Amino acid sequence: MSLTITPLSPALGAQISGVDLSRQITAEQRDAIEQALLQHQVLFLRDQPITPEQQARFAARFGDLHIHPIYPNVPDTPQVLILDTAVTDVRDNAVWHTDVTFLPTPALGAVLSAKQLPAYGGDTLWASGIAAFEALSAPLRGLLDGLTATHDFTKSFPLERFGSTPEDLARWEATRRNNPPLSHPVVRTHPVSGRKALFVNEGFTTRINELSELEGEALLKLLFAHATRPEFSIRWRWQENDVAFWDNRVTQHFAVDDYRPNRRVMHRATILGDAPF
Ligand SMILES: O=C(O)CCC(=O)C(=O)O
Ligand SMILES: [Fe+2]
Repeated sequence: MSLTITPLSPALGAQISGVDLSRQITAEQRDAIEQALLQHQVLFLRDQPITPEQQARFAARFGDLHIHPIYPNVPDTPQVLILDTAVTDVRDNAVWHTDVTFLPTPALGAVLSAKQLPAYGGDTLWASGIAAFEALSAPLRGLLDGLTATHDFTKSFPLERFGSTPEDLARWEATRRNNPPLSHPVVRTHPVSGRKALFVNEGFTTRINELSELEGEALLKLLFAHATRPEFSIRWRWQENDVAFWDNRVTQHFAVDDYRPNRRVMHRATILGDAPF
């Protein structure tokens, strides 16, 4: 069976069919998926009723998996975290963000599987940092290319929402201690494709290091708005057993919070990446 790749928008996104993620994929399939990911930045697959083990096995074909410090995970498969609105406050995913940029080596990508969905609502959007960067004027691209920004775990995981029980509080405190604010380049070069992408996100980026507070604040506001414009983004309307696989090095995403109190359950396997440059 050969892979069919259908692009969904000019900036990013493609639907893939002709692969069954419940089985071990071949080396050829793995490489074809990686090529598609590099080109389209987020891939969508329909009708993939996978177990957490199968999800972790698929994701692990692309790198080592990350165990999230805060989100609950599947007991027998801790590499798969659970985003269940009945259990966890997931409102902070309704902010444009790139996953775990509070780490020195943020995720390469993530594989997200839709387990239980509201009848409607709960869409997710992705935006291309490559398209956003390339659309900026040359003078602004030149300025941004030399800058670094601070990323802070506590911006998207505030104590008020993640420290309600003594265990939660202890976990949050330890995570904060182990993940002090750090710096990443404002413009990142993709380690494989060499393409440049805007790499600041509203979820975790707090300031631009080389600028004054006022300058940095204004510039970040501009960049957050620019990077998530409709023409650089795609919106996915989930069906149960859909899988999304995104390149977290050059994209950000936003989970729309419009369906509560209905329940929504997603499983995520996160692939470790390398230090941005
Ligand atoms: O629930 C979603 O659609 C996405 C949540 C999210 O931000 C993530 O899984 O990284
Ligand atoms: Fe996320």
